[in-house]
Amino acid sequence: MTVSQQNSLTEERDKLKRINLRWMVFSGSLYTVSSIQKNWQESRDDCIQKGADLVTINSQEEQNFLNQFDKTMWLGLTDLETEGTWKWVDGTPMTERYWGPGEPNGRTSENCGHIKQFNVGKRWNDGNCNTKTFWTCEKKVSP
Ligand code: MAN
Ligand code: CA
Repeated sequence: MTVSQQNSLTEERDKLKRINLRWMVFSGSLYTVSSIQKNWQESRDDCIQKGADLVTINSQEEQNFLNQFDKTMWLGLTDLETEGTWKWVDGTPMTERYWGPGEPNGRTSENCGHIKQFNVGKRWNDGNCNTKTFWTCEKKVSP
């Protein structure tokens, strides 16, 4: 097999993988919730490989949409760059804040944001980025 034949087979395989994923449509984005658990960076890598990124929450509606999965999940939210300055991975400012009571409290040991099951409206927690948990990828469709 030639290199270019091999490349097109690889492309075809990746395309099929993407089609087999269950994406959900919500307000101009596609979402897929993982069924396995990974650390924050591995979760992010998985999303990027799917042509997406870790989910960013920009409205109460989006938070409600995610809450229905009732799952601890990584968000595209981190203060790894500057301790205490939380940023979304896509560069959008963090306008909606749904930290749980007392969060974020992890200082240098907890630099990755996730939705934790606090059974209340506000349920984000800063967790240790090496913890394995579920995650959600978001692919923005409309600009
Ligand atoms: C508790 C809280 C959180 C912290 C986790 C770490 O739930 O103190 O703030 O992130 O433990 O496991
Ligand atoms: Ca915390």
